[in-house]
Amino acid sequence: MKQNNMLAMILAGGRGSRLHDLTNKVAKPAVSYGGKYRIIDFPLSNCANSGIDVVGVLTQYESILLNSYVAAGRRWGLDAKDSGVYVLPPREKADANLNVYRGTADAISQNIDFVDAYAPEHVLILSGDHIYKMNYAEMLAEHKAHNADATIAVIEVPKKEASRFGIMNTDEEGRILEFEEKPEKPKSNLASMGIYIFDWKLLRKMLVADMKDPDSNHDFGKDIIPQLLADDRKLQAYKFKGYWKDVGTIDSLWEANMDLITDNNDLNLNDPSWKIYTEDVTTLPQYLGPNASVKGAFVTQGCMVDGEVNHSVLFTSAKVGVGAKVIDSVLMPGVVVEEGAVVQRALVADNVKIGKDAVVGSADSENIELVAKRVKGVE
Ligand code: ADQ
Ligand code: ADP
Repeated sequence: MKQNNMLAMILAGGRGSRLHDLTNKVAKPAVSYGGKYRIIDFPLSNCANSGIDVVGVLTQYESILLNSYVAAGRRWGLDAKDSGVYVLPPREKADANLNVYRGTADAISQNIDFVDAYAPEHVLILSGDHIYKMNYAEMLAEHKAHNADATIAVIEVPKKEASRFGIMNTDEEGRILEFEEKPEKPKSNLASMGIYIFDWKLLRKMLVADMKDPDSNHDFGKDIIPQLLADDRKLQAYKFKGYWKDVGTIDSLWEANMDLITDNNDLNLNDPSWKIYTEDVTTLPQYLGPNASVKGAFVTQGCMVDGEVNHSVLFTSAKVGVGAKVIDSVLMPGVVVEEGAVVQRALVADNVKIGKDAVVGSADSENIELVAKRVKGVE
């Protein structure tokens, strides 16, 4: 392990139920994003760029596609000698009949032997479903500079959204004094990003105790963090200033895609010093036909457009037929919009076909329409 003896564990087991039909078949970290990426490309690329070379990915819900996507580690350069990405699904143990992860802390507890095998000094706990670029080496440097027992990455969120997060108060030096997981009445807008650095020896001890506690939810936010505070441990906040999105809902996933085609987009995916790696596709270049009109849009490799596309994100191999219109929408990989169809303020799931002259979504609907099943054409 090169990066200062730190191993990363990515929690990638949540279902993401508010993404509805998008996560019926795939776990949220495997959901497509930004034309050619999957969400989990972000934490994995961040690890590679931060010099962390051993990463465990804890999967659970609908993990087949996620497992095969992540397995080799090759895409992120995590396949060198003595490095790697290890997919860690729940395993049946000889000494217990647990074979699912209960809370997030339980997912780590059940893999203590995996972490022990590397004997790291620090463990970085990440979520598989956030879109952001972050240098974890800087976070580790602060963790060490403050001589902290644990460090939590934090970001200021709008007050009205604060109750979706773990919310804290700190002193002037950034030491965390109070922490409440998803409070009904948040006392501040300083939110946990669910990104933690722990000294492994301490975390290991806490996890062993937590597993024996019948009243615990075995969750970092609900149990481990409050316990650290109760034990008067030194918990430090690491302030993050960049772009960060936990794309929990259809509207926020749509918005995160649209962010990429706005002028002052804070998530620069074109930064040579911080590349986001993803699957290499071997399709044709995009093809714009003689009737195509494309404005303010991402049109990814393999797309074929012969209609009108305006302010939209088209993922790999999407097709838009003659006379069709795609406006303010996200078309995931392989979507087909047939001749004359109109798609507006919609997010269309992978490989869905929208038939001839059909109309989906509308300019004045407040929410984004999720289209996850074939829409029949007009005969
Ligand atoms: P949530 O995002 O609600 O809050 P949670 O649902 O526990 O946290 O999921 C965290 C991550 O772990 C997700 O990536 C999820 O996919 C994964 N996960 C959940 N259960 C898992 C399991 N049993 N096995 C493997 N992976 C699992 C957390 C913190 C808050 C913080 C927000 C920031 O608890 O304090 O504010 O993250 O998004
Ligand atoms: P949401 O978008 O609904 O908040 P999350 O991904 O945050 O979805 O998941 C909410 C909680 O439900 C997480 O603790 C997650 O692990 C749990 N969960 C959802 N589906 C499953 C499943 N099939 N197996 C285990 N836990 C699940």
